[in-house]
Amino acid sequence: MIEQYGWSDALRLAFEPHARAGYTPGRIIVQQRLENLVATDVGVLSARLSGRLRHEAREAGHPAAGDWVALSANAGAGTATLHAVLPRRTAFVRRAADSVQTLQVIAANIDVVFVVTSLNADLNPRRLERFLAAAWQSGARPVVVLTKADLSDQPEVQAAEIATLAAGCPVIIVSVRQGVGLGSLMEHITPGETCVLIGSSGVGKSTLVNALLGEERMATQDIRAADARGRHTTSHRQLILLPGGGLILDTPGIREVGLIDADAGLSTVFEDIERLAQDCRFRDCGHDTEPGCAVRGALDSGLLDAERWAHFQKLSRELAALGVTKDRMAQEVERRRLASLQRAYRSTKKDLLDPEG
Ligand SMILES: Nc1nc2c(ncn2[C@@H]2O[C@H](COP(=O)(O)OP(=O)(O)O)[C@@H](O)[C@H]2O)c(=O)[nH]1
Ligand SMILES: [Mg+2]
Ligand SMILES: [Zn+2]
Repeated sequence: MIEQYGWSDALRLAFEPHARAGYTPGRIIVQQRLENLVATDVGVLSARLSGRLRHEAREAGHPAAGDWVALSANAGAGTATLHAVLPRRTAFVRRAADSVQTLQVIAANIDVVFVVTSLNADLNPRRLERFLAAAWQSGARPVVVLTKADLSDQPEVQAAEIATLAAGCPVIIVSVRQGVGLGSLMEHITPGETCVLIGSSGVGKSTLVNALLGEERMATQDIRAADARGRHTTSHRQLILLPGGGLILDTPGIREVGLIDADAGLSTVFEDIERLAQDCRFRDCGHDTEPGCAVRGALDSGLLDAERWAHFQKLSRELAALGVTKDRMAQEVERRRLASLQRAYRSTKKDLLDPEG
């Protein structure tokens, strides 16, 4: 059963120490404050964190949807305790709603990030660029999905403009209303792979998931979670099995301010590599032929996976190519921070002068 959720030989290997400790593997399909739903070989279990994991989570953050975990199951009761989280291959990260410092993993171990934006009047290239930058940082492959093509006079022209900005990643035009483009979208979802949909609220992400499933599973802006017709729709983030074999995670709208700063996401996913690079003899080591290069050493000894290293390099280059965006992003974050400080200042001053409001 967990094979459907993407369980692989590589994961089995990473899990070995946990298997020896008597734990069972599982994948978190829903992460909520109190309850995690975990897919395991004995079914979907409702899981809580062990005391130790809860303690660790205070620093390292909570396990997220898509995480592979080591658990002890009480299959009879349908419950489990989570003891450990396997290292993440990729992660889509955003700033926690209540803080600029804390990062929150929206989806872990994803292969494709669908950056969804609609082809109506709201189409905003700058915003798309920022979503794309965040998608690149996840470590997964970004694919741009332009929705509601039926609302545009010239979807192809718009798509061509966006393709230049999307720097080589695929751009797909869809219209669920007209049944256009779902096939091309499916081509990017390989069985066993995990995809996540990101984008502003209202661009049509949940509608897309329902179209892929062939049923109204996700609540859309037309069909609410508590639907009068009693349909069982949901609005929480959930890893859903697609009929074709892949997995998809819908997300509620992510606001631009929630997107992380340029390099933070990359560091979250490739922390080990960055730590490794600090051990190089030279500060500006190119990790090529320099003597005393810790990265080369780790590659030679097999400690660092060559493919992962290549992926990291590719992403670093792409991030560098997005340098302009990075600056603009930093400026914008700073502008917003100042604006909110000013607002806060004005309202306290007003309260002092006029305590009645
Ligand atoms: N015209 C048109 N409207 C669409 C299409 N797809 C979704 N919508 C509408 O867009 C609105 C938002 O859709 P929803 O899936 O809830 O967006 P989400 O917030 O990104 O999940 C709803 O009213 C949908 O009916 C489409 O292909 N064409
Ligand atoms: Mg939605
Ligand atoms: Zn080096």
